[in-house]
Amino acid sequence: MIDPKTLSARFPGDFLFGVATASFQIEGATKTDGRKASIWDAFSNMPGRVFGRHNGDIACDHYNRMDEDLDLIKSLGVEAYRFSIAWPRIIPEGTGPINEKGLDFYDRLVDGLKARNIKAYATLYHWDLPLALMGDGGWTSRTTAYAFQRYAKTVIARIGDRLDSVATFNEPWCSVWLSHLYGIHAPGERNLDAALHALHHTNLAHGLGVDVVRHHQPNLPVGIVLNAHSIYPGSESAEDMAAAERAFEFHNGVFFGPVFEGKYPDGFMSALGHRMPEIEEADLAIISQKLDWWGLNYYTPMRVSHDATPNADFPATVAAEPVSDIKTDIGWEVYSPALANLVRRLNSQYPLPPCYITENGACYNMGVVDGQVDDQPRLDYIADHLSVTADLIAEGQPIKGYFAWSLMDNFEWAEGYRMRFGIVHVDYNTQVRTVKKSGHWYCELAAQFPRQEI
Ligand code: GCO
Repeated sequence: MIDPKTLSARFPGDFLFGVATASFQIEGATKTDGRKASIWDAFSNMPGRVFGRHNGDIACDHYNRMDEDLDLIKSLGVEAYRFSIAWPRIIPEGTGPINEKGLDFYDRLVDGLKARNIKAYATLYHWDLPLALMGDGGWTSRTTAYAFQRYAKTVIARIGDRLDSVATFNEPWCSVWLSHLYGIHAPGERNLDAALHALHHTNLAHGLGVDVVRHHQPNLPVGIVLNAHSIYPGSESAEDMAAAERAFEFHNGVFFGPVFEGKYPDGFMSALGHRMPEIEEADLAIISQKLDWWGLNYYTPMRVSHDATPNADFPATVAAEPVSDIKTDIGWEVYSPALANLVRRLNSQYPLPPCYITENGACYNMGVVDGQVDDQPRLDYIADHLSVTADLIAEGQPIKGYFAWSLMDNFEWAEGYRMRFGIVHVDYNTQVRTVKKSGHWYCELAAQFPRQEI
């Protein structure tokens, strides 16, 4: 087992350790204090979408247990908490009236963090789009980007003064491709044209969100969280290597390009540009405003081969076999060199600001035995990826912090509650939280970075 003290010595003294969650995954109380339905409420209530037809009605009941959960974070000794704000609590119908009670909840949350000397890293959009916006087409409609802008402004005006950092979007790859092309996440669409529209409107909304922060809280660091894919060809054949490059454009380039270079990738545009929605003249300038940081969510590599099917849509790839037979309980290959590879490539290709690893962690489903959760494989996974992170910092890659995903077991989207990523176990019958072995280890690591009380 990697000793936390030895590992900590490989990080700079100002490196930030945190834990992360997302609103829909933990809050529950979906009908409380004026909140209305999100696309995830609707999606999880349809048969066949989410494992066991699980939904977010109760989740970790965090909405009602916020103070205890903040005490839990404090007890872990981490410096920062990354959470997301539920748009359907703030503007329950997406546009229209603002719900003061929703704002009050996050007001208490940020004050609770300040009172405990924990930094607040907020995300504005972690996939819980107000359901009413589907009446206009959801993310496929340009109007949703402007609805997001107003929502962002409402949040920043109310709590922006007490945030330490803000992200516009979490993993647009998921809310665009996984949600509109692959049909796995809400709204469950499987249509390339819909997905291309969602892509540009999400990127535009990001840019409009950055604008809001720059105008209303100019000193608040703003960024975006991307689940960039570390892509490997299934073989060294020229065809598979070319397939991997196309996949890089499709899965990474369509976000990194507009956000950091002000353009969509060339190969992608020549293949699919004619199916994109209208890109108005100022759009790319809005999307590519300078950011203070970016967040990387990394779990597993993506391996692809050339898809020889005639007329296959760009990027024309199929999944290739994993190289490591070590997998987590959700079936994801464990392969930490892919993290190093990814960070190096992204920093050499794009002019990126400093990076935080905003999510990393592993799914292992072991439960409580005699009051303890022995999740050694999760501990090993985190230690291994932190060790790679330390190497990257040593070679000069600008990585400023690391957030474990997740603070606690929670609603794992299409997998419902059966897949557990927490460093704290949640018993969904009693809502009892039990710090796992990985959580105790992480706490010892964080303790090596003593902080001043503010
Ligand atoms: C994400 C997520 C989390 C997931 C995690 C594990 O951004 O993908 O923030 O919501 O739970 O990635 O799949």
